[in-house]
Amino acid sequence: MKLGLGLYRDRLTKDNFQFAKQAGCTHIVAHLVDYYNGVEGLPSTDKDRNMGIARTNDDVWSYESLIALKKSMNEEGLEFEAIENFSPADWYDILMDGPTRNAQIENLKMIIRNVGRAGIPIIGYNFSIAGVWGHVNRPVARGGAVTATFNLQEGPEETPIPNGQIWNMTYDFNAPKGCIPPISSAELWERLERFLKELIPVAEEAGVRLAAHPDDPPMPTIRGYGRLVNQPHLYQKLLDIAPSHSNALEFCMGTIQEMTDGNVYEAIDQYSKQNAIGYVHFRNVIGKVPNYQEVFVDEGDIDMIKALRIFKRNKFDGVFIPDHTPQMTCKAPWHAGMAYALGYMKAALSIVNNE
Ligand SMILES: [Mn+2]
Repeated sequence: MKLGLGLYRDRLTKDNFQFAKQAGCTHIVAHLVDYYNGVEGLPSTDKDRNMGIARTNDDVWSYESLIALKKSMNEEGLEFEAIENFSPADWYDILMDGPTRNAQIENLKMIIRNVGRAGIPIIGYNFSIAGVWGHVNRPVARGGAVTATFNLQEGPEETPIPNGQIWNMTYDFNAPKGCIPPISSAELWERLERFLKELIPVAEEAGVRLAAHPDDPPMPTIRGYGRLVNQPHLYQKLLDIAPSHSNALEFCMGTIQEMTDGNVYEAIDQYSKQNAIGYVHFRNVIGKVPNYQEVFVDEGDIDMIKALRIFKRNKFDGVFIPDHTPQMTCKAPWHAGMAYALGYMKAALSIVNNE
């Protein structure tokens, strides 16, 4: 079981690779999609909700760019374990079943082949229209640390998504006025099934695992759009659509804990036993939908050491990353939060790995 750090695109720098190495990481998970760039002029409420612009024809997905990024990690003694998320610009019509769907499928096939050829083992994805939405940052983690919270009653109003947007990002500024019509979960499952049946064989050939993130927040609908994996047993439904080593899970402990059915320990056992987990978001939370708070790794409802022992028992040997953490009060709130989580994880992993 290995330690890694997830880095957003603007944080994929030599300094941050050294920071990861210093904290004991051996692996990096890279987000290549912009979330915060190019949002000048948007109201700050939208910025708070990760609103951004999805770049088209983005060179970052080319084989040469992937190799260059991998080399920059390797130079600091780190491995490139996974890419997290496709860009909304590259698959909006796959999610929406729109007119350019087949061309976008062909483009994703090319991306998967590039990723495999570059020797990057995993691509994480979240098959979702509304994406991660509805969180509000509040100073409610230990010591008043600012953290993401979800409260259906007090959160933002669930308005429909305007045309030209998906996953909280704009891909088309010239889209006709109006909003995306509501979509049922059943319809989204059909789209996911087509997606997996077309792409899993390509991923197998490329030596890549596609790893699904559950719905965050795990509500049955968000803004009127159905969700897919909002209960732990639905991960099994996703795996059974296309049984393959390449059809895998980006296992988010925090999101699973936020679900109302089952429990996180049983879910870890069920899915690690099947060797279905690509990598793990190791984070903790207090509460469940429709009301929860992300918290420091050692202050939440999950007994993280107990959880790690289940991964160990089932011989999971992949990478754990902190996902998100509360921000610590200092000049580098994000780095301090990550360093705290990584130090905890490093200690926990060495205890459990050596048992
Ligand atoms: Mn997650």
